[in-house]
Amino acid sequence: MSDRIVLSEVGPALRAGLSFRVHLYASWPQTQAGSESRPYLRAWLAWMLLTFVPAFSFAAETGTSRHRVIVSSDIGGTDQDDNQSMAHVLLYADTLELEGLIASPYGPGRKKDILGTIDAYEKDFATLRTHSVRYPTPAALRAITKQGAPDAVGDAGHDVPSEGSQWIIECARRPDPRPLWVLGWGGLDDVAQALHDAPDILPKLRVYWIGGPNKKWSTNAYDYIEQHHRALWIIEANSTYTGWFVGGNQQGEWGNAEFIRRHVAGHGALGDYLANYSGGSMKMGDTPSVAYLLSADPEDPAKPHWGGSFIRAWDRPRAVFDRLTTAADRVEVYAIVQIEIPPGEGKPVSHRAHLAMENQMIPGTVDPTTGRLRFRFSPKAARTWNYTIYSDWAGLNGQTGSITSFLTPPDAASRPSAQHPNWWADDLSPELVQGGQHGVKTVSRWREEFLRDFAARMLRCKSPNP
Ligand SMILES: [Ca+2]
Repeated sequence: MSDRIVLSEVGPALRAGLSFRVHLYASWPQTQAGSESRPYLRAWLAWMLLTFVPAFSFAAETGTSRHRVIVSSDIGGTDQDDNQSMAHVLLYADTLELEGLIASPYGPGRKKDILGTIDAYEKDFATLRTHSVRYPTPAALRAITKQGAPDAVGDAGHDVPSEGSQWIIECARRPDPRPLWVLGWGGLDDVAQALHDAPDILPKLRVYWIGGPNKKWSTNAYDYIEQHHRALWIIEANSTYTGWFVGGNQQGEWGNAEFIRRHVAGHGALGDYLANYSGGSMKMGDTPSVAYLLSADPEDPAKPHWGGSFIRAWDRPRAVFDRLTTAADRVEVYAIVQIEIPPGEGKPVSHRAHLAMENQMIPGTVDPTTGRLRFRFSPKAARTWNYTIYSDWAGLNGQTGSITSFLTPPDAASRPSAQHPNWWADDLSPELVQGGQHGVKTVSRWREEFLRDFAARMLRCKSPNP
């Protein structure tokens, strides 16, 4: 029933502790070694173990020093990889102190999708518990599962409190000296709502947000936070996260599909559950946020972590146009783009309009005082985007526009934003680019290591600890 610490099963944080222990042994004075000094040696070792080991080697597994974590996921939404990531984080539920599992926008995902993952966990629970008594009961997990905002919020970036946003506030206000990590796997809508309703919680939060496509679907909530809560501690990982499934050693068993076939399918109910999503291949684009916490020094994003390393964010790119744009208008990739169309002659304030771009229908908002019609979006790749506007006002209906987004130049790294003192972003170093995206290699370089760890965890579902 004991928690075996096997080097191949532990992340950088635990290994840092183990190497620290080795260092302590090495510090044992040579003059004390030898058979005569064994009682003294035993006493010294016992003292060292009692004094240092709990604080270092088992840091991520002991009660008080585990990271407090809320996962805010768009599980059941547009992409099935959150189901995979949810199963994965439950495998590590003894290592983290999970305080909340929130079903957040975008897409049709609901609380029931998280509960479905917990059902699979329940089937493996007795076996998992033989490996660590710190695995929470399925009932405890169900009790912290909450419904977030039912849909992406409108132009203001916040709306009404949800069960999820209220839960973030409740957890953040607990009298616990540790920070509260919020892992954003979908829209930031519930985080934005919590910050709006309870700005006092801001210093307590550590947000690791998988941006990129989530930023595209969550522009209003993001923009609200960026404009009104700039002191927030947040990692905005717009591209780094792809290193979980792009690059690194993908030979043989380390390939995305082969890994699932060999190390996940047939490994308990959780393994089969995970293997059943994303066509039986590994994607898990949100999992770097979890892997990040399995590494040492999460308070310092610049250091190496399985979930990437980051640089201080430059001023957050945001462009406002008072007209329809053309391909000659250029903005940074992942920028917030706002198009505001002044009221035209005969255009009623109450008209409705949508901006259609690829698979997105972005609703326009008419400012009741100025009459300006506003659209907000975020280009998730560097290229030219075309759009068409549909409106119940004939003068606007059918108008088209374009905009070009470009990859952020590396020298932006030398201009950390004074207004965003705790904001972190993808590393812009050219040598870390993979698949045309920044920072990807800060994750993919650890691929074999984090997959070995993952594979060892899957074995926990397959057979009890003898
Ligand atoms: Ca997601």
